[in-house]
Amino acid sequence: MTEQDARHLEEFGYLILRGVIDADWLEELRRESDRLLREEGERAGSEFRPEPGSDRLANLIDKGECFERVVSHPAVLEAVEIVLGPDWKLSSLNYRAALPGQQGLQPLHCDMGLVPDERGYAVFNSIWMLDDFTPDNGPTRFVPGSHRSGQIPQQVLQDPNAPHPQEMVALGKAGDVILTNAHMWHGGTANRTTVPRRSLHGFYVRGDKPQQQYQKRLLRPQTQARLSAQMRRILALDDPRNDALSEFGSGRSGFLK
Ligand SMILES: O=C(O)CCC(=O)C(=O)O
Repeated sequence: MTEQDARHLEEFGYLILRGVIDADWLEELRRESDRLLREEGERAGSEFRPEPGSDRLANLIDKGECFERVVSHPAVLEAVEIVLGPDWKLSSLNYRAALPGQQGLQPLHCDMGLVPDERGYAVFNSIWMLDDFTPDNGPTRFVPGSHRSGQIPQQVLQDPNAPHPQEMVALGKAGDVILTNAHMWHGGTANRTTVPRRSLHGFYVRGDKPQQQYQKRLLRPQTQARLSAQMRRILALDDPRNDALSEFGSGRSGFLK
């Protein structure tokens, strides 16, 4: 990441990395997500929660090694440290597809409904495009710079579902990744096409906050056995703070709480 990239992330709260996922990896991520959606059926996303108008999968580190590369990507981790500092961990890795037929609109929100505190920023999200994000298929919208407002949209906007005068949409090609300071106001938009708009969300929190999905409890023993030391660190599996925090953690993120 260049100094200019880091400054952009700090000032505007987002940065789009182009061409991060190569063709083979993209094919694998799409194939595995589609397979899991088929296999899990009604249960899909239940480790987090369902969202009407979207397909969801949760707890993805437990469901395939191809997903480990997502949350350990060096450029993403560099950005996580720029925003959160050295004390961070993965909160969750989820899949979200805005479904066709005008579905998928979300209110503007900050993840976990948090504003920065005396320690600084606490939430960071990376949105991995598994399909092109076009003006019509439900791209992510965001209000640049709003992470510095110290406010959450639900408290100050009359209608967080309405278009915001300063909002932008993140457009890109499958394989691009949107990095966000997740205090920045953002949300999914409606998909006006006839096919789902697929993405992965690699969500990170500061070490003193609960994980959205308590990884230590959700990852099966056989998954934990295959993880590298670096993955254990990313998931904070050996951080004793998590055991106490987890009681409060599960299921909290964004406006879905
Ligand atoms: O998928 C998107 O475009 C954004 C989703 C989001 O912000 C959320 O689910 O909290």
